[in-house]
Amino acid sequence: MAHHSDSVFSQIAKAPEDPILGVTVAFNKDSDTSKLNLGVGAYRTEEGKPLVLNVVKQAEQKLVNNPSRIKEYLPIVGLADFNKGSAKLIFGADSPAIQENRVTTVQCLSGTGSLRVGGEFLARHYHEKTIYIPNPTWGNHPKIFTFAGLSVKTYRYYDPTTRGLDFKGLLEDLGNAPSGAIVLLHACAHNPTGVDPTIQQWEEIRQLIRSKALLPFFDSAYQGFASGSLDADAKPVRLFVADGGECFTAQSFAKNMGLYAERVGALSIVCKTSDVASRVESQLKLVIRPMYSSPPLHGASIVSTILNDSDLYNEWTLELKAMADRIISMRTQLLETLKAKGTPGDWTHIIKQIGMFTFTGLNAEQVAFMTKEYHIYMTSDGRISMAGLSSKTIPHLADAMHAAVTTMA
Ligand code: PGU
Repeated sequence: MAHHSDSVFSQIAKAPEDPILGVTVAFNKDSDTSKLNLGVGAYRTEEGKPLVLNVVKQAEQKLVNNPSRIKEYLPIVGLADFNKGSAKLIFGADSPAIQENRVTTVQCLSGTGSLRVGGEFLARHYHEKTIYIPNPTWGNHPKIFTFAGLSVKTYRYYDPTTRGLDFKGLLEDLGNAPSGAIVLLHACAHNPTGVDPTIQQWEEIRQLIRSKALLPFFDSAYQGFASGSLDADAKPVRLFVADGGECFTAQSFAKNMGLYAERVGALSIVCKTSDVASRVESQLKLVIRPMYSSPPLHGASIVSTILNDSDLYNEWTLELKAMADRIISMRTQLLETLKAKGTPGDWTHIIKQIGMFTFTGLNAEQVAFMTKEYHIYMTSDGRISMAGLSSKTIPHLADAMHAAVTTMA
């Protein structure tokens, strides 16, 4: 007879669910028909359904119809055309850094894998092991960089009283960081706050970072989702690359191409010379090879097909703009509905914030109340995924928010 005490793992503790992905686990267990998942940042249609972009379907069809396609291992650094296209997308097609061969781009496992590979490369080869991340930030950032071997510190970012940027705090904290420290920056559509610096503020941040020889590491998970324009959302990154200095960028195609489960992304390192870039790439291969050997083919082939075909590319920009516009219209609708109900408080931050999320200001108790009484699922920090809403579900959310703020002020 086997007893549980026989297991070599009998002492193992049950781990808690992930703060973001665990929201979906709880949502899936709820049998109430009015339930609403506003936890994970994943786009839904007005009908509340996940969306496979039309250009993605077309690209997949092209791939399937191509008889010369094979399934050999990709190189350690991934699909060459995908890497070139990804770098052009974020840095601009006419970027001097690309033309001068100063950029190395490696295909990685979506945004998360790109951050992890970049973090581990820095832990092995860079003299300063501290990375400053914004407070708050995406919950996985501190874990990714800690396990990569870096030491994680935070800089002030969000001011709850103004529900805006704590620009003074940000400049003070980065000003006090040791010379050479790595700084994680959200390229656009800051998660979870939806609060981004203005372009003038970005310029001041750039000057401070360069004057202290800090190393910028951009996380670009939402290019195209903040404004609806791929170029506008890449401006902060391009500002840094234009000064000739070094910079890291982790790109994800999960959101802007709706390729969540394909795990397709890229890490680009902009160096000062092409010689340095090629040596950096040789070391990136040594990070990747023992981690997962080489990346998967399918998602990168889809992205590469779209980026390298002008018709598909143009159609993609329209589909992306439509997703961004629908999210923006959810913001105005939610604000109008709360106003019409006379819900106490100033809710204008809903339309001021950008990207997939609204950082509502609701506290953990109010969130728990909304989940229990209204079957609305969201992260306990009060973040809601605007992409999970529709005109039909906004009244239900507004009822729940109204009840939460009036009964548990
Ligand atoms: N960086 C930021 C700022 C993100 O918000 C996310 C995803 C990622 C990177 C990683 O995305 P990849 O899928 O690895 O490309 N954040 C979403 C999705 C759920 C999650 O936590 O992974 C979110 O809801 O915050």
